[in-house]
Amino acid sequence: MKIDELLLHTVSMPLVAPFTTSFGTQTERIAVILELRARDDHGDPVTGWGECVAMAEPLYSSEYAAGARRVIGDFLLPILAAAEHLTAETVDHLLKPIVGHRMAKAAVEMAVLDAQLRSRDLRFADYLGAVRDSVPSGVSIGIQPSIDQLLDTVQGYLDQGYVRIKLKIEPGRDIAPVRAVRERFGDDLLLQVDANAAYTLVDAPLLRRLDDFNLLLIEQPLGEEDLRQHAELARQMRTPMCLDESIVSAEAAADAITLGAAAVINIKPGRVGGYLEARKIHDLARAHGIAVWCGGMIETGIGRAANAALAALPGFTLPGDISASDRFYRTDITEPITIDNGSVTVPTGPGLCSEPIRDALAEFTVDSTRIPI
Ligand code: OSB
Ligand code: MG
Repeated sequence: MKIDELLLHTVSMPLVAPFTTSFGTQTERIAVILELRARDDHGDPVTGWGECVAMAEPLYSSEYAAGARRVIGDFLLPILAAAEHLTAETVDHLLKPIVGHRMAKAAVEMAVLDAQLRSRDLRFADYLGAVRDSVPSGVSIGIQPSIDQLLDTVQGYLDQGYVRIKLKIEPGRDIAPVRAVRERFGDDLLLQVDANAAYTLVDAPLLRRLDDFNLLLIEQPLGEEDLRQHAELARQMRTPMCLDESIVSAEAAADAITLGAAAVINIKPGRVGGYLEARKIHDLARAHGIAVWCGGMIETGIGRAANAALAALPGFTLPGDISASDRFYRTDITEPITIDNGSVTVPTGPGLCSEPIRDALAEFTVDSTRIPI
C-alpha cells in the first residue's frame, strides 16, 4: 500500500472508577488513536485504525502519549510514507533506525496491518493463526481504599463472570489484601498479583510470604531492568515469576527465559513494538514451555478487539487481562467488547477491530492533527 495521510486523534476517556496501581491513580485514559488513509495495491482507498498504549505520564514506561504522538508524526510516518509498496510485515524493519519508542512503533504497525487486512477482507484472528473463537476473561483490580471495598469489588467482578482475578499490590498493601481475598473466596479462585515494579530484592522475605496463598503468579515485582534480580527472586519463591514491564522485545524474552527470570510472560503488543513481535514472543515462549497470557493497557475497543484475537493463539494458556469495555468505560469508541459466560468473543469482521463510531470518537477527542505526506 501507499500512505496518503495520517490523522492523530488524542482522546480523553473518563474511567468508570479510579484505577490505582503502585505507580499512581488514573481517572481518565488519554490515548492516541491513529486513522491511517492509504491506497491499496489496486489503488483503492483504505483506512486503517491503530491505538497507542502509551499513558499520559511516563510512570509505567518511559514512553508517554504526547511524546509518542510527536515520534509518530516527526519520525515514523515519514519513513513509512516514503515506501511505495508498504506492508505490515516490513514496518518493523523499516523503523529499525529509530531507537526505542516501541509503543509508538506498535501503533503505526497496527494501523498499517488493519488497513492491509481490510483491503484483503481478512480477519485478524485468521491472519495470526488463532485457534479459538472466544478467550477467557480475567480482570485487573486496582488497589482499593480498604479491604472491605476490595472484597466487594472482587465479588462484583465474579458476579459478572470474570474467571480470574488480578490484584494490584504495593508495599504495605500486599499480604493482608491477598489473604483476605483468598480466605473469602476460597482456594479455587484463580488469583494472581501485580506489583508494577514496586519492590526490590531486599523485600524477598516479605514477598515469600505470598507463597502461602497459592497464586497463579506474581507479576513484575522488581524493576524493568532487573532481569537478573528477578531470576534470583524466582529461586527464592515458589510462586511462578511473571514479567510484564521487563519484556520489551523477543530478545528480552529470550534473555528472561534463559536466565530463569520468567516462568510466565505477560505479552502486551504495545509494549513489545507490535502484534507481530508479540506473536514472536508467543512462539518463543511456547517452544520453551513458558506460559503466556495477554495483558492489557486500558485499551479502547480498538486495541481490546485486537488483543482478543492475539489471545486466541494456542500458547495463550492463562486467562488474560481482556475484560469487557465496561470494565473501564461507560461508552467505548467502538461497538463495546462484552463478556459472556466468562469469555470475550474473538472479533469476526475484517481487520483488527470494528471501525470506531464517529460520534463516540468525536465526543472524546480533545485534539486531531493531520500529518500530511
Ligand atoms: O501492569 O498490567 C499492568 C494497566 C495499565 C498499565 C499497566 C497495567 C495495567 C493493568 C490493567 O493491569 C490491564 C487492563 O485490564 O487493561
Ligand atoms: Mg502488569
